[in-house]
Amino acid sequence: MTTLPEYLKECGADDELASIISLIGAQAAPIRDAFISNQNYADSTNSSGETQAEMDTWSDTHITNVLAASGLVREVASEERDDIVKLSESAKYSVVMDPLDGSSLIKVNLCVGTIVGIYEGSCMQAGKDLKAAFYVLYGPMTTLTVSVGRGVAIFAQDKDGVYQMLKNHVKIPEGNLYGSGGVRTEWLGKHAKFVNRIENEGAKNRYSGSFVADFHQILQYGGVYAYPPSEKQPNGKLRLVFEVNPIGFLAVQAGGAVSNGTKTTLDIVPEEVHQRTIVYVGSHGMIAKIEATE
Ligand code: AHM
Ligand code: MG
Repeated sequence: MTTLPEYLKECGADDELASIISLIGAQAAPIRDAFISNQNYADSTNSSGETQAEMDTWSDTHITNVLAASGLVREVASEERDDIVKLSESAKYSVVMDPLDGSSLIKVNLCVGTIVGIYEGSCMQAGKDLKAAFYVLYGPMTTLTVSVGRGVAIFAQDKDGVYQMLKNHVKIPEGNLYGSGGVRTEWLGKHAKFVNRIENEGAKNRYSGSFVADFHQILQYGGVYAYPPSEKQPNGKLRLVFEVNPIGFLAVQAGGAVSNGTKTTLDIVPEEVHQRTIVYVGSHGMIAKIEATE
């Protein structure tokens, strides 16, 4: 079996890039250990005005401290912090992250994860310029799904904490699952038309409320994850920098696509670190259908 470090080397990832991926991947154990004593919401809100879960702030502080101590990272942009944190000025790479995506599901013990993107230089770049993207899923297994621009591979942590390859050359099939955020009566624009169309064509609804877990299902079974606009949230809910870009990069590397309903989100250069975007991500055919809907 191929381990994560072996795979990264085969893909030509340099030592710094491979070390950052392995270092964050290695935080799965302490993050899992912290779930049991961090079950509640904290008395704080993040920059998007959302109430933070104790695990949001715990994992943000933990990963940021680990990266600061490593000397490997220039900047960190986190969903849980107002501003970009400057770390080692001479380091080659910067990290964007949602330290704990799906955190409302921790106390009901559904799958949550850590989403990470890595850029050379600063954090504020278009998603297409990512040098790597990956996510760790804390499900029945701890898995790490990664791309360094050479396709997508999935690893699972063994009992010794080593990430062993489960699957290489992952390709999103033209499947029939969909998950949509928001409230059906509040969906705006062409979203309802699109959902009606795919339901009529046999699409089946599966939505957990954890973007990273819902995407992992789409990655392997095919279909689409969507978070549409509403009156209250005209740009949807998800954040371009921390969530949509890393996941969109992985989707494209797996032969799928990502869009705001009109065009790919990977070309958007962020103007604001917490900016939101409407998102459709998954099988190529599904994204073509939403873009063709008027
Ligand atoms: P989070 O980063 O605070 O967990 O928020 C993002 C989450 C996504 O994981 C998920 O898909 C979405 O919010 C769920 O929102 P909703 O409950 O509105 O469907
Ligand atoms: Mg999130």
